[in-house]
Amino acid sequence: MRVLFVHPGPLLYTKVFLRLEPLGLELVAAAAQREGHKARLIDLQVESHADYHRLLADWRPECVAFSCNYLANVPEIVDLAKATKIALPRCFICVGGHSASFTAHAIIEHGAEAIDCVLKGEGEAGIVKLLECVEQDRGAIAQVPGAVTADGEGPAPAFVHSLDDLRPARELLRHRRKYFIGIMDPAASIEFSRGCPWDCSFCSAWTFYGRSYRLMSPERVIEDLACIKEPGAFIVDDVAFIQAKHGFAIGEAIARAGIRKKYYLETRGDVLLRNKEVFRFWKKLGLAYMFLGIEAIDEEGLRKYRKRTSLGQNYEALEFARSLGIEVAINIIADPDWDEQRFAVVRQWCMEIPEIVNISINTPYPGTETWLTEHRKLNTRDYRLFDIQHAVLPTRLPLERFYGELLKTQRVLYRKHLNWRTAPAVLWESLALLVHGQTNFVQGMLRYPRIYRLDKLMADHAERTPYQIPLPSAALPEPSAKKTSLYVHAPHRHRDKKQASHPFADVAMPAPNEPSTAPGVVHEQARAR
Ligand code: B12
Ligand code: SF4
Repeated sequence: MRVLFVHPGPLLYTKVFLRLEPLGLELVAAAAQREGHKARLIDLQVESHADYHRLLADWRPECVAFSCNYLANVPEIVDLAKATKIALPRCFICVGGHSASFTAHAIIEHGAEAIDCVLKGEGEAGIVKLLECVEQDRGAIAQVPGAVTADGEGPAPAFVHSLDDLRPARELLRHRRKYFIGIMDPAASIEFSRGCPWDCSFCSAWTFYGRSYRLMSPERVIEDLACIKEPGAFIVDDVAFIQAKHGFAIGEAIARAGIRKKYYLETRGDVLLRNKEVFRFWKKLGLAYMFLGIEAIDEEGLRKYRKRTSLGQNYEALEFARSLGIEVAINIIADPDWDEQRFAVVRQWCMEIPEIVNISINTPYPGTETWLTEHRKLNTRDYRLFDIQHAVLPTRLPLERFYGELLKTQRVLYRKHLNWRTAPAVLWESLALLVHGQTNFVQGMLRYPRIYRLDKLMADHAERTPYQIPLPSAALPEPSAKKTSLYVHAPHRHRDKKQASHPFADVAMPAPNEPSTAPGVVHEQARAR
């Protein structure tokens, strides 16, 4: 079958700071290719809708598979699906990915018969069976694990057998030099592990993977890394190097293979403190940027988000990260309840630390616990505004003043890193990139004032809402919300034979309500030798 894999267009964030290779979609495409299907991939972050329609007309795919990781992309995907069904009425259309898994029935409904199926969970496992049914027996689609159609829902989605079996179809991407993160331009993406054993209340990473945590073997990582031509690599893991042993083993294999790249990763403050030696080692290997999800600068905030870490630990982690001499970025969640005074306190705090600070807005997402517990009424049900850059909950300040404060804070923080001291270095690095034909970073910087604008944010709220996100049923108190099944993949211990025999696979999972700070990994200090 000819299958066209489609990544939707850019969101606010990707227009300025970073744009990443759609690794998940490449993995799903590779699984289809392995079964003999012909696959093509178009990424609308870097190509236009006109390019998409041209490809439809020229190649006439028999199946179009959209990736929907981000809620804000739902309307774009639904409209593209409708246009595709008009152009190619016999083409089978499916949608998969993180957000699609939590809003499957709504997506089918919005599609008004244009979307044949939403495939929940990890796509590599489900796509093969789904395409087999599309080819041979469409009546059996409802029995595919993870499939949701207008007629009902199939069994629960299945996990991939072993992460070592996966190979992304990187060669399908047509514009590889368009992916970057800050000055790491161009950059590819790579995966070392999958899942997160913590359970922060605002996050759906754990509910998607059922709090499982799986690792890729160092040999497999090296094989993939060796295929990457880009000088930079973005490690997509939710929390990098939870297991010191695994981090060392991959690092040592990289050193042995003589691979030299710059790396970006995301981790938690407590993991950084627990595994200091791993991060020191990785600094030597080329770790250049690190993102720490600090989220709050007060204990109450940390408790509310169930970060299971303390303020003291976070500050200590920041100090340690500084001592490594790598560029550190942190995230703080702005609550719609913040007033001018609160913004001023946060601005002051952020100005006193050297790190890059990113401010996102507290946004309840389907699949998170806050989606069920948030007692404030949503002030919009427009999917496009669920991008952590818009306020979807009622703000204490009038909305325009809230955005005014937010933008002021973001601008102050942005300028903190572009001042007379840093400008020469930034200018120099920008020139070096331009000489090599890499314009992503420079274009992002130039776009910033055009993208982050008060009138634009306000206008986004005034737009017509073509599709409304369905509301959660009545708000639940925290314990009841936790008991409700939020999971896409069920939270049982995932230990198939192949994973169990893997030297790093034995990650004990915490009980769902376990209060420990570091589920299942506290004692993991041993270095792999
Ligand atoms: C890396 C990452 C990013 C990267 C972007 C990666 C990319 N190119 O898409 C960066 C840093 C840019 C980013 C930014 C943002 N992110 Co982000 N990100 C992630 C993260 C940590 C990992 C994604 C990943 O690469 N996973 C590894 C690959 C292999 O998995 P995958 O892409 O999910 O694909 C698998 C399945 O989803 C499925 N699948 C995917 N596509 C398809 C298609 C079909 C047809 C099928 C069948 C299956 C399928 O199968 C794949 C293989 O198993 C996830 C958390 C998570 N664990 O998923 C958050 C996550 C997706 N991000 C999130 C958010 C909110 C954002 C931001 C909006 C906010 C922000 N300020 O960070 C921005 C906006 C991004 C944008 N597009 O503009 C939320 C999504 C919430 C939501 N429901 O919309 C997540 C879930 C994190 C969270 N806290 O809950 N992100
Ligand atoms: S530690 Fe990070 S990825 Fe894990 S649940 Fe919390 S916010 Fe999500």
